[in-house]
Amino acid sequence: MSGMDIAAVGQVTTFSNTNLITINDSVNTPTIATPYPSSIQVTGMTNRISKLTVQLFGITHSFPDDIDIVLVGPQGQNTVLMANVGSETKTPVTNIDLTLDDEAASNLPLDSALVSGTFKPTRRLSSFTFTYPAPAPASPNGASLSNFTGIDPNGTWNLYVIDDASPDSGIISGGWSLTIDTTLATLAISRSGTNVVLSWTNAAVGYTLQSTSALNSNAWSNVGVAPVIVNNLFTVTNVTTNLATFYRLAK
Ligand SMILES: [Ca+2]
Ligand SMILES: [Ca+2]
Repeated sequence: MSGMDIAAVGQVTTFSNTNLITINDSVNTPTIATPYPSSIQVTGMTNRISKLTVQLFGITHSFPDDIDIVLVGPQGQNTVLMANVGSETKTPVTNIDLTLDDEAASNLPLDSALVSGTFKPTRRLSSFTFTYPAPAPASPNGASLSNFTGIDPNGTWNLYVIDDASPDSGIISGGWSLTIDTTLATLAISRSGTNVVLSWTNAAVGYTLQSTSALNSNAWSNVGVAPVIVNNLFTVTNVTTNLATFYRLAK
C-alpha cells in the first residue's frame, strides 16, 4: 500500500499594513486602539487559504496582559491572536515582534515576559469578561488560525486591538501583516484498523480521489466514498484490500 503526493501549486503572499497602532488606555475599559480596526485589503489571490500566519511588528506595552487582539477575516471568521498573556504581574516589553502560527512549538507565555518569536495564538481565558466594542464581534471565540482555512482570502481583514485594564498603554509601531499560503496540500494517508484514511486540505476544492492497483496501468478509477470534512480536511475512509492500492487527487 502506498500514498502518492500531488505536486504543490499555489502561492505564499504577504500583505501588510505598516501603520502605527496606538494601544490606548482609559478608566472606561475596554479601551479601543487607534485605529480600530486596523485593516488590510487582500486582492488578487486565486486560491483558497491552506494556511494563514499573522505578524505583529514592534509591540511596546508597559503591562502586556492588558492587550487583547482579534483578527476578523473577510467572511467574518474570527480568531483571538493574543489575550491576557505575558504575566499577570506588570512585565513591560519593548519593540518585540510576534508571529502567530498554529504550528508553532509553543503558546505565548502566560506567566513570564513576552519575547519576540513564533507562537500559537494564545489566550489565558476561553472567553472575555467584557463585550468587545463594535464593530468587532462582541464575543470573539476563534481559537486558532485554521478558522480561516478553506476561505477565499480576498477582501478586508480587520485587526481589533483593545486594552482591558487601566493604567498602562502601548503601541504596535510597525503594524501587522498576513502571510497567506494557498499551496494545495499533499494527500495524506494513514491506517486505521482495516481501513485507510486519506485526507487533504479543504482549501483544495473540486478534487476527486482516485485509486489504482498498478501505477503502470494508467487505469485510475474514482473512489466512490464521499469525503467528509474533519478538522478542515477532506477525509475519506476506505477499506483495505490484499492488493497494493495507490491513490491520487485528480481535477
Ligand atoms: Ca487583561
Ligand atoms: Ca491599560
